[in-house]
Amino acid sequence: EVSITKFPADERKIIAKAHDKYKKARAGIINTRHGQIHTPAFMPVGTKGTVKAMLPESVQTTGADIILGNTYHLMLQPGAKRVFKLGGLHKFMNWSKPLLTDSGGFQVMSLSKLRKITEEGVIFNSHIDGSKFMLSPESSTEIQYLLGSTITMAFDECTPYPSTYEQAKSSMELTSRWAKRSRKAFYSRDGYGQFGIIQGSIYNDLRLKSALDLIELDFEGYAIGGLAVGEGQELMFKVLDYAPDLLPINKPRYLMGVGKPADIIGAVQRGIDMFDCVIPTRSGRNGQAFTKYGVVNIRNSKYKEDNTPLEEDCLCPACKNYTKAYLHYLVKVKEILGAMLMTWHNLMYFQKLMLRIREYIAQGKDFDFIS
Ligand code: PRF
Ligand code: ZN
Repeated sequence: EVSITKFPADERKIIAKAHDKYKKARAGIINTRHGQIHTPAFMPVGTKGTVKAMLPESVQTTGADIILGNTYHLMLQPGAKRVFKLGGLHKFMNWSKPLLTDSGGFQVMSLSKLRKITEEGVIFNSHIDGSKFMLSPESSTEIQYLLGSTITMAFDECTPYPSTYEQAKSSMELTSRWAKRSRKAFYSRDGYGQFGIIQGSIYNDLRLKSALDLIELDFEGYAIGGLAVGEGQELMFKVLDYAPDLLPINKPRYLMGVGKPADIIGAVQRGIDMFDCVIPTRSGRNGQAFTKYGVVNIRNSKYKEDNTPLEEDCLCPACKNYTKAYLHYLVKVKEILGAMLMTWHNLMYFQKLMLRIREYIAQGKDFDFIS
């Protein structure tokens, strides 16, 4: 049976025998129309229908089960109706595995200079040509349908940080009303799913109310939004110490926009199953490589004549075939191949990290290897 709702407790191992700190970590499988997602999972970001500097088949060889696309960017260019007419985003971008799309509100707030939030939705001007658009729970959900998204995200408001209790409360209540409308607008099909997004900033009782409101709508999974927005790791972990426990045990939990390896490990230990972040791709293009020796800034002049690879035993093309000296040179002169090789290495590093986490959870072992 192919269904995203099939994520029952017996398909995952909840580790109780390890140290208290690890007992909430889960490993599982999400079955979808487009194949399985092994969790804990890291989703590379493919905002505009491409994971920057990578062929989709190369993304697949790094071990990614699922990538993320963005409603906001794709509705502006090339347009959701056009993608639909051309056979959907999977076909358009040559990615046949699961696709999750973010609902757009978060990107409107960070990218559009002119925007207005009303009960109906968000009115904004395109950051590309200034033309006027509207996103609502209904239109965001329809756009994600037209894209053919495997996992559709509910339309939410990401509460800014810091926010007063009153601001966070009214923002969370708006997100609950929008979640109800998003759920109603979702075309439910076997193998496809929709995730609700809980908000509530750093306030315990608001997170609880948000979770209760969304659980009532019976989404196929739940995201924790409004974190990694400037509060810092300590405060984020404080929220993650209780927020995942408010969510159904048998459904996937997704922490949006996270993060660095240490953030991912800490969040998995607290019961999170899915992550997305631009860090491996963006920082790769900027010359930062994640390695078992720590972060390598390949632009540093000490690599000018370094004839060794980033990592001796990494199987990515950057490490198999090239030296740090060559990568240093490529990134310095801004050659496209530099961005390609650095991104490939970083995506592989993140996927190897997730694989190791999944194996350690399955074996009931502690996984404090980075923190
Ligand atoms: N909501 C949505 N997308 C997001 C976030 C959110 O709160 C975040 C917060 N880190 C990243 N992406 N819809
Ligand atoms: Zn490598």
